[in-house]
Amino acid sequence: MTLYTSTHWGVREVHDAPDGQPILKPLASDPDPSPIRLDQLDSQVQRLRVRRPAVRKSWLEHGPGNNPGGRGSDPFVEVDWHTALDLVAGELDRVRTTHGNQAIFGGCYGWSSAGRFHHAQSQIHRFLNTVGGYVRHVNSYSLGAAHVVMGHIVEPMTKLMTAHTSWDIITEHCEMSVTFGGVSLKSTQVSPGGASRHTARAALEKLGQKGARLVNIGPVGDNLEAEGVEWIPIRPNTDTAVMIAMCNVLLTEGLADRDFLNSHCTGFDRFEAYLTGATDGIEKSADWAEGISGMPAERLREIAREMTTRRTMINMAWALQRASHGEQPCWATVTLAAMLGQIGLPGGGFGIGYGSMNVIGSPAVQMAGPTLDQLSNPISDFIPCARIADMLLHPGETYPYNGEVRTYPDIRLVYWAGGNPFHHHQDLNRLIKAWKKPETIVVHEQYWTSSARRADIVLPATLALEREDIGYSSREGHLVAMRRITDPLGEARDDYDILAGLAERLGAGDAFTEGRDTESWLRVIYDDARTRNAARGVDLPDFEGLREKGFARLDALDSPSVLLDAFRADPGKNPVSTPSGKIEILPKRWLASGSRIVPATRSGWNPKNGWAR
Ligand SMILES: Nc1nc2c(c(=O)[nH]1)N[C@H]1C(S)=C(S)[C@@H](COP(=O)(O)OP(=O)(O)OC[C@H]3O[C@@H](n4cnc5c(=O)[nH]c(N)nc54)[C@H](O)[C@@H]3O)O[C@H]1N2
Ligand SMILES: Nc1nc2c(c(=O)[nH]1)N[C@H]1C(S)=C(S)[C@@H](COP(=O)(O)OP(=O)(O)OC[C@H]3O[C@@H](n4cnc5c(=O)[nH]c(N)nc54)[C@H](O)[C@@H]3O)O[C@H]1N2
Ligand SMILES: [Mo]
Repeated sequence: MTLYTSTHWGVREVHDAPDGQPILKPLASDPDPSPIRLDQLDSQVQRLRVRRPAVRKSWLEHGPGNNPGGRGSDPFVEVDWHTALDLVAGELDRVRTTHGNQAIFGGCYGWSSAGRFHHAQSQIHRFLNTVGGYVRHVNSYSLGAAHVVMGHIVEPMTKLMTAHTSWDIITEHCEMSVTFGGVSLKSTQVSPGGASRHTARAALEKLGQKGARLVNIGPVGDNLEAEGVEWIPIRPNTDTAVMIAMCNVLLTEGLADRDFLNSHCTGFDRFEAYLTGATDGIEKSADWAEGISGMPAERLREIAREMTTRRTMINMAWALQRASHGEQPCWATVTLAAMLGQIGLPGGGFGIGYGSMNVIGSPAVQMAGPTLDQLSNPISDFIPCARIADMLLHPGETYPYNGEVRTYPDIRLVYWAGGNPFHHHQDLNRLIKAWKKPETIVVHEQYWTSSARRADIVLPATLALEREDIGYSSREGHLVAMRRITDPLGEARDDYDILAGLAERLGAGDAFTEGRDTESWLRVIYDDARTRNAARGVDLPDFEGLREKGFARLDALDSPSVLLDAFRADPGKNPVSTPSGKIEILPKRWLASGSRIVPATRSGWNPKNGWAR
C-alpha cells in the first residue's frame, strides 16, 4: 500500500528503500511535478534540525530582555521540555498580567507546513486565543497591496483567488496574452497546502503551439517559456506607466469599449481627464511612457491596437504589487482590461498572478476542506504583516492603513510558529534593530533558521513526515491522508502537543484541546468537512476510506470557470463587491484619501534625470 504525504510543492508518495529510510517521490499522476522538498529526509538537510528545546544563555541567566550577549550572538543552552514549557508559560503569564494580552504579538506570518490540522499558524492562533488573545497580522507578503486595493476596484483578492479563469478555458479561447512579469514556472510549483496537478507548463506550451500572441513586458525575459514569445524589456516598476499609455492609445484612437465602460464601470470620466492631461497638463501618451519605462512608443501603440483585434488576457505577476506603490499596477491592470471590454469573456479580461502560484488557473473550484477552529480573539488589534519592524520600533505611533489611521501596539512578547521573519522581511538590518525591542521572543521551528537563531526560546517542532495529518489545498481538488512515516527527530514535538502543554500550565488545557488527542481531532475536523461538502453535493470518502486510499481526487470539484462571467452577463443581478457594484476606475474613496495615480514609482528613478546615483 502506497503511503502519501504532502508539501506545498506537491503531493508525495512514500516508497520503501532497501536501507529502511523512506524515499519521497512525486505523485505519479502529477503532469509536471516539482522536486522541491523531496530531499527533506536526507542527512544534510536533517542536520539543520532543532533537536532539543533551547534557551538563549543570557536570557536564561538574566531573565527577559535583549540582555548582555544579545539576540543572534549569545550561545543557546539546551534544556528539557519540562523546563522549557515552564519558562514559556511563566513568561506568557507575566506579560499578560503586567501588560495585558495586547502586548503579545502572535502574528506568526508564514507558510507553515502543508497539513491542515498541524498548520502551525492555526495552532498558535487557537492557543493564544484560549489564553486571552494577541495582536494578529492581516494580509500577506504575497499580496500586500492587492489584498487591500482589489476590493475597492472590483472584488476582494481572496474572492478573485478562487475565481480566476481556468487554464483550459484560456488555452481554448485566448488569442493574445500580454503579461507584465511573465508566467513564471518556478513560482507555479507551489500551492498553499500542496499542488497535485501542475498545469501551467502544459498550458503555456499549448498557447504557444496554437500560435497565440504572447507578449511579455518586464525587466526579465526568461519568465515566460513558450513558443513565439515577444519580450519587451522595460525598467523595473514602470509597468503602470505602460498600461496607462495603452489606455491612452485606446482612448485617443477611439478603440475603447465605451459600452462596457458605461454598463459595467464607474469613474471612467475622472480617468479620461487624467489620460488626456486635462487634470495635470500631461497627456499620458506612448511617448510619455517611453520616457519612463524605456518601452518604444511605436511598439506600445501597436500592441495596444492589436489587443483590440483579438481575445486578449492582461496578466500581472504578483511581484509588481510587492513593491513601492504596489496598488498602482493592480488598478491599472483592471482598468486596461475594462477599456478593452473583454472582462468576463472566456480567455479575455485580466489575471492577477497567472504564474505566481499553481492555484491561479486551476480547474478545480474552491473546496471547504478540514480546518482547525481558531476560536475568537478577545484582542481586536492587528497590523498588516509587513509592518512588523515599524510596530516594534514605533509603539504608540500612528500609521495609515486602508483609509484609516491606526496606532502601533506596544509589544513585549513575540511568539512565532510556522514562519521565518528573518527570511521574509524586506529590510533585514531594520528588523535586526526592531528585534532588540521585545522582552521575549519564542519560536517553534523545525530548523535552525535565521529567526530561530535570533530567538530567546526555541522549541523543536516535528516535520509533517513525523505526524498524522490531512492535506488539501483550496483549488487543487484532492485530499491526502498524510501519514507519519518516521519518528520525530531528537526531542521534536508536534506544535499541538507543545501548545497543549502550555495551555495546561496556563489553565486553558481543556479550552485548547477539548480533551482530544491528534487522532480524534483529525476525525472531528474531517467529519465536519464531510458534512459541509455533502451539503454542497460533494462526496468525500469517510475517514477510514481516505486513509485506505491515501490520496483521493475529487472530480466533482473540477469545473472550468471564467472570471466575472456572471457579472458580465448581468451586472445588475450579479454586482461586484465595490460600493457601486461596478468596476471602479478611480474609486472615489481612494481619491478622497489623498491617493493619486503614480505611474513611475521606482524610487531613485526620475523620468527627467534617469536613475539617481
Ligand atoms: N526579498 C524578498 N523577500 C520576500 C519575498 C520576495 O519576493 N523577495 N517574498 C515574500 C513572500 S511573498 C512570502 S509568502 C514570504 C515567505 O515567508 P515565510 O512563509 O516566512 O517563509 P518560509 O521560509 O517558508 O517559512 C516557513 C517556516 O516555517 C517552518 N515550518 C514549516 N512547518 C512547520 C511546522 O509544522 N511547525 C513549525 N513550528 N514551523 C514550521 C519552516 O521550517 C520555515 O522556516 O517571503 C517574503 N519575502
Ligand atoms: N520556487 C518557488 N516558488 C514560489 C515561491 C518560492 O519561494 N519558491 N514562493 C511562492 C510565493 S509565497 C509567492 S507569493 C509567489 C510569488 O510569485 P511572483 O510574485 O509572481 O514571483 P516573483 O518571482 O517574485 O516575480 C515574478 C516575476 O516578476 C518579475 N518582476 C519583478 N519586478 C517586476 C516589475 O517591476 N515589472 C515586471 N513587469 N516584472 C517584474 C520578476 O522578474 C519575476 O520573473 O511565488 C510562489 N512560488
Ligand atoms: Mo507569498
